[in-house]
Amino acid sequence: MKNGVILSKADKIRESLPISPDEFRTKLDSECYVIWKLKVFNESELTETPTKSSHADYVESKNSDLHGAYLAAHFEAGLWPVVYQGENDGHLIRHVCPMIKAEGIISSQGAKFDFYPHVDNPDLRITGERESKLLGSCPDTLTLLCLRKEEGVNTSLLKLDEILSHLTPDVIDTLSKPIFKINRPASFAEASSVEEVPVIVKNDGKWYSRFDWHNTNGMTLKAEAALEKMRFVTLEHDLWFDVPLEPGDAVTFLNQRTMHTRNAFEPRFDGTDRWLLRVFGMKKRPIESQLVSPSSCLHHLRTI
Ligand SMILES: O=C(O)CCC(=O)C(=O)O
Ligand SMILES: [Fe+2]
Repeated sequence: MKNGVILSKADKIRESLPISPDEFRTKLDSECYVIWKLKVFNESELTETPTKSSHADYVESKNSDLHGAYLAAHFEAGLWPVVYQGENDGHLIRHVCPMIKAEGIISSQGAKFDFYPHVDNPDLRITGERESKLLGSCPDTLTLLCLRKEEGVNTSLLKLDEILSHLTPDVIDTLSKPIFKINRPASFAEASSVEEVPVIVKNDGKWYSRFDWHNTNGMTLKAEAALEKMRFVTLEHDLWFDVPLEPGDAVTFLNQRTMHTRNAFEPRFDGTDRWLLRVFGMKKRPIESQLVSPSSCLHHLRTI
């Protein structure tokens, strides 16, 4: 079973988070992100940075203790790791590094182009919208663990509340109307889109978004004009925060309360390229009818 080995390793590992789960969750909810260190991390034991998605099984078996500890930290923080049907070949842990086949694609496995501010998997239901019985929701959290860093290549974060504070009430009102079309991101094997959804939703006094610079379109002139204003503000570099990640460091952030970016770089494909491990998390365990195959995996969410 896919992910079986690393999930059972995760089951046996305790205390892989460096701070208490309460402190982690409080900080995550108030700041929208937490930077933390994996307790056991040995850089010299890592394989080479993979260059093909088909290397995933090999890398996972060679680095299985690390993968297990990484998942264990999620369980400890009360986050349920998930993977989406049609993405990452069912692996819970995604290799965020340049892959030969994806070099020119704007995705976490691309490199040549700037990856502009976005929310991951924005075509799925976001917080504040009615949950689907049959499809998984957009991830609540994203965690990136740095295995190999590259000078000058950064993950940057932007807070949604700060972006909205630069927009007028009229623009915010338009962005909350169901007049936008979202294309499924390039990391999915098959193209798809949703229409008539809002870009932002307010729930319990907080805003959540599905903004994706590359995949959002307005369905009316007014919608496109409001979106253009939001796009412009998200490129304001004063609002960006470069996450300082050394090998062994991780950042967990609220996917729908922030946006993230990565600048372009030239990959070498020689086993030494920049390499992060990404895990999507849910604050609540998904309901059974949203799972691809509930009898064999409690983490694989349906998207079609
Ligand atoms: O490479 C990065 O820093 C982030 C890439 C990204 O957008 C992702 O993994 O979802
Ligand atoms: Fe992303």
